[in-house]
Amino acid sequence: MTQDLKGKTGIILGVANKRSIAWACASSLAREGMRLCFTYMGERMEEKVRALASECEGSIVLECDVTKPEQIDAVFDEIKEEFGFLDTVVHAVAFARREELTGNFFDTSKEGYMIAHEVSVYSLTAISRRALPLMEGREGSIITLSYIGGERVIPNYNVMGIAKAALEASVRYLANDLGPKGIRVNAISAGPIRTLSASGVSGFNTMLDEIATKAPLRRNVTQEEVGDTCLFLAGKGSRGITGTTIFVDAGYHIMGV
Ligand code: 0WE
Repeated sequence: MTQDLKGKTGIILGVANKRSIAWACASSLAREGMRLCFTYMGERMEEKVRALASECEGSIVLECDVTKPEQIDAVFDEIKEEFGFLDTVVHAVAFARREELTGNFFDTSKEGYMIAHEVSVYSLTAISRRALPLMEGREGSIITLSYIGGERVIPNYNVMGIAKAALEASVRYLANDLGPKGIRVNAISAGPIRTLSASGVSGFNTMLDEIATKAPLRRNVTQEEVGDTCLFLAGKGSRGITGTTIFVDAGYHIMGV
């Protein structure tokens, strides 16, 4: 099966730099001819994202703080103007305050809990709702990024684990809502990858070593492998798949020890 995405369009939220999983997703989609809208969060990120987007022919770049409904509205208004329609959404956005990602989960503050869920979970639903009018009748695909910490306890992942569990549940409810409109919704549960998000996470090297020792493939996964799974989920090859979480983790999740 070929993966030609010429004439298709997509939006990618969550590119910060070349190491971003979102960038790998964008690269895979652009390689097959998809036209992309990149969003960035805050002026500080604009130049970085513009420089990367310039490597993808026909792409556009817009600001989007996913906690601001008016910015989400503006992004989809602009996509309607520029592209006219939308086939793919890649949601690769997550944030928790650093202090929530260490120590005991029971110390999570209400504010910290709310921020993590607003940015990392509710944003998928807010964006899907705005994307829907542009995706109707096009058999589109919505893809988000999860982590095994949403299903099992990973030390220090804490409130993000609760957020990823809610994100994966959101994928199921959105898949049920949007399925009758031909739109599929899935998550990729990626193994740990050295990205900006992972920088400064204590014990990250130990986690990577543990996976290289224990995962069936005896190695860690790369951004490119996640990107190519995103390509699969965006394309026709996955037309029978919705509401699920696909692990791209070298098989680590099957292990009991
Ligand atoms: O989902 C993630 C990253 C989540 C994340 C990371 C940070 C660090 C910097 C969300 N918000 C922030 N906020 C910050 O200020 N991953 C799957 C990567 C990750 O993050 C961890 C991990 C792994 C793996 C945090 C603790 C333990 C393991």
